[in-house]
Amino acid sequence: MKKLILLVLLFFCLVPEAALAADHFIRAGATGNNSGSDWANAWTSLPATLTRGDVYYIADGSYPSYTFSTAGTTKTYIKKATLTDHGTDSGWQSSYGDGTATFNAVITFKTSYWVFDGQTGSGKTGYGFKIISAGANKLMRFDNTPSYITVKHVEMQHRGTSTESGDDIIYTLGANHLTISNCYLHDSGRAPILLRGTTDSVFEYLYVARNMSTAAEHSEGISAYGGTHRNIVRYSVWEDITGTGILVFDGDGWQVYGNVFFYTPGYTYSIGNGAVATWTGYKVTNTKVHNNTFVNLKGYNAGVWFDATSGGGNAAYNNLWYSCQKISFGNVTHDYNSFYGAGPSETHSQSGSGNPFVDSASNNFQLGGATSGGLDLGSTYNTDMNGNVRGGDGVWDRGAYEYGSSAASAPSAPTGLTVY
Ligand SMILES: [Ca+2]
Ligand SMILES: [Ca+2]
Repeated sequence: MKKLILLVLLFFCLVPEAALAADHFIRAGATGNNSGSDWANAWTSLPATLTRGDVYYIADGSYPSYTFSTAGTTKTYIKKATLTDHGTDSGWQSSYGDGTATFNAVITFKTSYWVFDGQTGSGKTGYGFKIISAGANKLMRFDNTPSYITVKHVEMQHRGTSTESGDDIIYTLGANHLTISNCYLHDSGRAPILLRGTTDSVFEYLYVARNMSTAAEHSEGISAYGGTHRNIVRYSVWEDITGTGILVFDGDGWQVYGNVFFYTPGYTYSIGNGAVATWTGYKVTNTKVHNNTFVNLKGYNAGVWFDATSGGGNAAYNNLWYSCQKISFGNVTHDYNSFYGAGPSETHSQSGSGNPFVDSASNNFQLGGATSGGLDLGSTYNTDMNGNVRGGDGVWDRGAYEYGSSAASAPSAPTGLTVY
């Protein structure tokens, strides 16, 4: 008997909190007892206080803004209900899970340990969660230094690029250890991602399209300063982003790899300091910009430029620039880059001719053929956004996409970070 009790105790020690976690259900238009206990009796919006460790499923429909303010350090899940993952079948109808749950204003995180997961969607289509502006000039806020928050599979559509000053999409005040993954951020009046004091965060598999920068409201694709360190920007696509630069930041230990930055043919705006850059007087150290592709960028500089106040350790290898107006580097060691059109010479640079891409007219910037390759940069950088192993065919290609290799089981995790 003692053995049994011990086994039972052991069982409860080993089984994670998920075994005790409850599911709750939210559905716009539900007319049951409003207890959140199943799909018939769902709440019609997220309750003000949430139970830590539980899972909140949200059906297709329209929802108001929400502020995550429940304290606690146990990860708590907000998930779009789908045909295959919706908790109970009680009261369930497939029409609840085949579309989008749309939040008609800002989502704010004031506490830590949340997973906000639309479950479906990539590139520009199919997102389970969507946030659109209904007057708010930030769409997703991280206030009061919240940490360990994952946001994935969310489309965030702002009001457009014409008039709205201060319209940022993701906005942080000191948030740390964020993972923003598989999101579509588009049509921002200012910065798609504005970070203040944010460290140790990962921005990956994003599609970021269109922003606006004016003399009065300078902008960037990412604008980051005030203690922004060790952030990773990878495997993302940046379309028609204007301003001081596309990724503009200060701090130590950033990694920018496997991204595509491009302008569509009719785009009339430009960038100033660099595609990856800092502002004058700001300091960047130990930052790596590797295996990115830059296409059709216009303006004073489409290169990698950090100000003279920057320290050591910055490097840019294996990048590919195609048809960009002007490319120069500042305070960064650079080599093994390819330049189709403008670009400086390097010891191991390639000066390409023709068009190296599969179908650039359709914004497909995968390589159309074998190249003479770049530098082996090791395991942190050795997969592309499709999971293809760089150098798997013996040649580690330059640019965002590896040519001639098949997909790995999964991209390697970033080192030195806690990823949720
Ligand atoms: Ca539906
Ligand atoms: Ca290759």
